[in-house]
Amino acid sequence: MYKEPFGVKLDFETGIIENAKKLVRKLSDMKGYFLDEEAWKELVEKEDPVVYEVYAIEQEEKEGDLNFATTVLYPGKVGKEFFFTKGHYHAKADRAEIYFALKGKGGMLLQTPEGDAKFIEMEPGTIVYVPPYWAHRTVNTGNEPFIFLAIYPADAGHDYGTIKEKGFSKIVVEEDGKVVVKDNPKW
Ligand code: M6P
Ligand code: ZN
Repeated sequence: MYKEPFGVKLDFETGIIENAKKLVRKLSDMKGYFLDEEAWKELVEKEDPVVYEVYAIEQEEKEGDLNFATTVLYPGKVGKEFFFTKGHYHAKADRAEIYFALKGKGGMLLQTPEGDAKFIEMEPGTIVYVPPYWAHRTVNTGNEPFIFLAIYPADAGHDYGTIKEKGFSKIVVEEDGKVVVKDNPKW
């Protein structure tokens, strides 16, 4: 009837949550996600870097319960585009989420199903509210790991399909040493 409460330790330096389930996404797991496909292929063949790691504490997919996870998003670029997470809508689209930035520098791209996109900058201490129905992807715009905590309903689920096919309507690139958010030419 009652679940057992617990506390776990999150290491602010490494982003690791003890006893969490670890997921690793390498660049080769992200085929078709970056704009510059040649640069993607070259980097995959050269070193296939880890783009991000997720440390998740998840419950059964039931209404009312909560999951939480840290993400360690490494610095890097594919062509001019900064490394990012795959990004997703929630399978239960009306589920919201909270992100809390812990280390490094980056931001979040959010997008409605109609394709209206927003970029919110994140630095340690920034809390981002992801409202129901908005797809979300984080981007590392710095040169150290960008680490954040996410808290989301246990029954939210991940819907990667639409973003995998079309991406976001905006991209985050480096131009003349600056971080620029611009329209996705492939959108
Ligand atoms: C956050 C949460 C997770 C998500 C992870 C990586 O930690 O939103 O639910 O899995 O980021 O993002 P993605 O699933 O889009 O690769
Ligand atoms: Zn989410």
